[in-house]
Amino acid sequence: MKIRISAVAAVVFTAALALAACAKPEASASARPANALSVAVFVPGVASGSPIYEQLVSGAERAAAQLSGAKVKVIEGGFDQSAWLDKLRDIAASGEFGLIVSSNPALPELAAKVAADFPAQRFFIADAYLSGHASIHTVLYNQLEQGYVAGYLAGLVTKDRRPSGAPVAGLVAAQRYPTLDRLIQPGFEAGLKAVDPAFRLEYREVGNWYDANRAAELARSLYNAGVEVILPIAGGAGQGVVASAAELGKAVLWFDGSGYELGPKAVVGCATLDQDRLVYERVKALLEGRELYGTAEVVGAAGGYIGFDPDGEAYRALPEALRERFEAALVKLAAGEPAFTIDSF
Ligand code: RBF
Repeated sequence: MKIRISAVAAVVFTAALALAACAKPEASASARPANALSVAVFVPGVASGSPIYEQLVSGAERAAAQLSGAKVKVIEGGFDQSAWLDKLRDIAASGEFGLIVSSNPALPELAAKVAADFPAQRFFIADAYLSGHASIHTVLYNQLEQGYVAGYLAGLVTKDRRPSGAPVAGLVAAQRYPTLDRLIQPGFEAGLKAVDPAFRLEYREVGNWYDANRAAELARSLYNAGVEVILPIAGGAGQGVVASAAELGKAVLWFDGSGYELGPKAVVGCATLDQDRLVYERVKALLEGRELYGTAEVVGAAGGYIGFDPDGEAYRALPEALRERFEAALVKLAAGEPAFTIDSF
């Protein structure tokens, strides 16, 4: 009998231990009231060299500077994408931040996983689309439009420099991902084909977002094979494309931010997105208590979030008639022609 009782006691004790082990330590953290005005900016990569991330940081910092009591901590996730989920979870588990701000199409899925364990945690993710999650607000850029801006100018520059050559342009990307496949690349091709329907695209892949030497090699071989203009979608690695263009007297279309200073003779245009303004506006609105969580939006040229920076030496050196034709296309695009409508993604 004694033995039986102690056996039962042991079972109960073990079950209690097991329960305690299962009880998520984070439960106490999520119950702790996080400072609603405390913001973590999670950079999925490294900010330096990637304009989309540099603007993520500057926009969030600008918003926080305008609200008394608000503060921002920037946390870089690094280039190992498999480590991002744990890093995001650690930020939520710290219980320090009411709002986690990030930018990347892969982030909503990770944020949703973290939100399942930390229901009080809120997220704003730019350059991404997820609708209907009560803890997450996302805004996607219409990168069909941004790709079109880059493609239209790349097409004009190619035809100007090689009027009788077969029309071809280059895309050097870090990796394949849905917004590249469904928005940026098709937009780029639409821009090229608006100039000449015979345009062909040569695609090359770096394999990561930092290897500028590899990107330079890929670009050099494209340029040597007759390509005049390359669009790099490769973060910091894109600077290798600029180096090869400068070396060979060829051209680069920069993406996201202004990149003229990276290669004043080589960078002929910059198809920009105004991530700084978007992040500033949304972070400010969320910190002020606007209930945007659960919603997903798409912004683009009509709102001024997609555009072009004309303030560069190599752009100004292009023939005036070419620039006039391109700028007329920009005006039309902002007025909805061609119409690149994206309702959801
Ligand atoms: N863009 C960058 O500029 N730098 C990066 O380090 C970077 N890392 C990315 C990682 C993943 C997994 C994905 C899906 C996209 C990444 N992007 C990066 C691309 C970024 O979201 C955007 O598409 C491009 O900056 C073009 O606007």
